[in-house]
Amino acid sequence: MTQLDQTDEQSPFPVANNSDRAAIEAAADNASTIGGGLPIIQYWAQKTLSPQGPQIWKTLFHKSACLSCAWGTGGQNGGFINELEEPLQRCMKSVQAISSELQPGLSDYFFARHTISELQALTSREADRLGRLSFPVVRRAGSDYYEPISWEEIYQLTTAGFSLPPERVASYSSGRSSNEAAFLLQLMVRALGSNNLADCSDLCHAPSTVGLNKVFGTGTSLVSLESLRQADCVVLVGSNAPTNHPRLMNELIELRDRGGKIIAINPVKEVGLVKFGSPAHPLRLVQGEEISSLFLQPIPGSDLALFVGIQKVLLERGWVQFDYLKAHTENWQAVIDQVAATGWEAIVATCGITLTEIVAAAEMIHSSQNVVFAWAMGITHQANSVDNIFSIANTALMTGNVGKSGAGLMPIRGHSNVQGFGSMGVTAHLKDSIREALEKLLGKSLKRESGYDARALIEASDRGEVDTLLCLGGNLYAANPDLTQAKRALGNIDTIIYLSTKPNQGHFHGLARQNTIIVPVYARFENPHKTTVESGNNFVRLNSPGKTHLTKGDLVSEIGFLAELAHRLHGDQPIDWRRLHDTRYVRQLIAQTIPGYEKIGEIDDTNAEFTISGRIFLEPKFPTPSGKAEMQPTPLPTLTLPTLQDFGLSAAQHPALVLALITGRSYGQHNTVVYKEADEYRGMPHRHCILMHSGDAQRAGFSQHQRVSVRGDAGQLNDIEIIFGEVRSGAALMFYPEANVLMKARIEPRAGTPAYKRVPVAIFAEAL
Ligand SMILES: Nc1nc2c(c(=O)[nH]1)N[C@H]1C(S)=C(S)[C@@H](COP(=O)(O)OP(=O)(O)OC[C@H]3O[C@@H](n4cnc5c(=O)[nH]c(N)nc54)[C@H](O)[C@@H]3O)O[C@H]1N2
Ligand SMILES: Nc1nc2c(c(=O)[nH]1)N[C@H]1C(S)=C(S)[C@@H](COP(=O)(O)OP(=O)(O)OC[C@H]3O[C@@H](n4cnc5c(=O)[nH]c(N)nc54)[C@H](O)[C@@H]3O)O[C@H]1N2
Ligand code: SF4
Ligand SMILES: [Mo]
Repeated sequence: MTQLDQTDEQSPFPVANNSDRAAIEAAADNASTIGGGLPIIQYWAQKTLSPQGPQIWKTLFHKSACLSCAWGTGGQNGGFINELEEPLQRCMKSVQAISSELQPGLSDYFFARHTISELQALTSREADRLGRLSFPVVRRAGSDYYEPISWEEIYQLTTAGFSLPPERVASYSSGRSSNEAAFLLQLMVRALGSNNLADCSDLCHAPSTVGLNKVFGTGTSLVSLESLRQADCVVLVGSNAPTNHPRLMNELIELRDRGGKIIAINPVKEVGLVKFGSPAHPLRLVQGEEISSLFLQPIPGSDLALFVGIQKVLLERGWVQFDYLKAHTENWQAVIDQVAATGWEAIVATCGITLTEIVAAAEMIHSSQNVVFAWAMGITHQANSVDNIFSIANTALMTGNVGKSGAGLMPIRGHSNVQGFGSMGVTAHLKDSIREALEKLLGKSLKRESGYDARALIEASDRGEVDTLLCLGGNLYAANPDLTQAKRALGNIDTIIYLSTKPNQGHFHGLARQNTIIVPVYARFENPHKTTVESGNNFVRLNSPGKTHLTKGDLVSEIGFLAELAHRLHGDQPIDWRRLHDTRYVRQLIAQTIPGYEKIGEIDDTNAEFTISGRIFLEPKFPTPSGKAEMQPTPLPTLTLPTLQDFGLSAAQHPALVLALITGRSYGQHNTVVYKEADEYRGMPHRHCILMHSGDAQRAGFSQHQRVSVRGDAGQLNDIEIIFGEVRSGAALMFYPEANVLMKARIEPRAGTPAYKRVPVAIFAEAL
């Protein structure tokens, strides 16, 4: 516990005290045997019956999309509705996200009482629990304080910063904001002549977008929720949906109820993928329901080899649908030849899955009528992530499972509007069709070369090549690998403007050289105007205007800030930038320029939420030049681990070992924002744990609960507690963002995404 929490009455929630800790540890010793279950109901009850309860209920019923994940619950017809208009669809993650935004505001004197050095000592959870950002502040060069700043000075500094050469200005964004804010951001930055529109998706699903675009000419899910309902098999790869997309679990439960099969592929035997208790099925809430029909635990980073293995079984048994391949795909022969030429020994050795299990998976896929292949970060956070997507696409195509109802490819998106940001053109690599439409709108030609994605932005900043950065949400600092580099790089930028709802470690560590400005903004359900967002299932949601509880604060809407800045930068030509304060007008421009979004032009009159056209494929005809899917070869990855000596340790060091570390989310966090210290589902009592296979630990000479050091190629963490868990031998798991000091991370060259899920680390006993 820090000094701050004990003394500051502004801190609205106490952090874990010793009695919490005892309870947490007791819980950890009994890691859950089902995912979901009673704790969900307990959480709901605790939160909604608390003093904050009435406000939470009001917000839950507010007509706006859930803040949390991209499954996209909520919207115009009430807070609890999914896109098929079915009721009771809010999970506890939604309550968690809302209650976090409903925290009291920071007082106007808060920053005068706490130095930045003091704030830098806060954990992620402590930073979030300070309360909502309520007043604009600036940290000027050399100062150890954030201090109040006037709106006029903010606009002056920001306008001056963005008037510098366009290649030296940039933005970063995170997918919580609206489509309208996203559209405005990219239009303003592109009109300056910059394509430096880094986005959190660069650190997330960019490989899915790149891979799917290459094969199918479309970058988002090819499956609708309705279509998912007709599947009789789901292959769920590298996703911890019970935690991160809880309503997807209801779809999986219902699929099992109708006799369908689920193949879970994950080096960690996530408890909720084995058994899940959903409040939507109250009679079976306590004992839970079986989710996976088959659970495969590959070596981290080896999924491609597993898929090539499945393809090889299909080929050897005569189960490949050659008629489909000939009619609807290109380059299939080369892919088949490659599968035939890849030996079983290499496949099995690479993925660590037995031939019997590979055959079982192939049989399940072959014997199903309609298969949906769904994946998340276990697939995209890899050095060969784009190839991973190709291997999944090839498997789906060989079995004729793309372009028909009930089947297809479904990347499970992250942030609630991350996909909308991509659709609105917030990307370093803009599609020609959107560029041309924007050129028409702006009456001038736009730069064609790609800008900086999130990693390139940090690298360029590290080289001193960026002067001004506007962050529309997110936590660029803590989301990146190598936090030492991230801090240094951000420190090379002259002006950083953070538009944020809540404080996070980025505000205290990601300090600019001259001016770091925090602009407090309304959350989605507080905006004074209508906005829209896009779900991972390609469904556009409308959010009604709302009100903030921060009545004493001085906040601005994201649209309000961006429209004012754009007007100051661009005047009235060729569009009336100030008119962009009106989100109706922004929607008119979106309708004109963004493919598939035509219906947004009528949404203010009709209130009709809609599925984006041209995204869901019920026939095997794709928007590629040939109209066919363009299959891609998939070389097996070579997966090696460094030795202890490579980490600067002696070969004789004992106990010690090298493992492939998976860094991801605990049960109680949303990205870099930690809500809860413990992860009871994995039996991890706090965030400074490493989940290991008991066999690996014991062979190396470690015991359960021992405190160790973990060293990567960028840094080291000490006092990490070993927890034995259901992780594959050779692999381990730790939580991000704490683990991000450890690694530089390999970067996938086509997508720019870091390999957060296969980080080589050495684990060794601390010197006494
Ligand atoms: N509650 C909550 N919901 C969220 C988020 C959150 O933080 N909290 N974040 C949102 C965002 S932005 C995103 S991107 C998503 C993230 O959702 P997920 O992708 O589900 O989250 P992760 O924790 O990153 O890890 C995914 C899973 O990949 C597995 N994995 C690791 N390596 C491999 C591998 O080599 N192969 C395979 N097959 N699996 C592997 C891990 O064991 C883990 O179970 O969730 C979104 N929703
Ligand atoms: N090691 C490791 N690193 C990872 C990952 C991993 O699995 N392992 N996952 C990666 C992934 S998938 C992602 S998506 C990134 C996440 O990276 P980011 O999206 O950059 O980070 P978040 O933690 O989601 O950002 C949270 C902050 O957003 C702000 N915010 C919330 N709502 C709003 C809003 O409505 N408007 C505005 N303006 N601000 C708002 C709040 O200030 C909050 O503190 O992290 C990546 N980093
Ligand atoms: S599944 Fe995702 S969108 Fe639906 S209520 Fe839960 S967090 Fe919100
Ligand atoms: Mo993400």
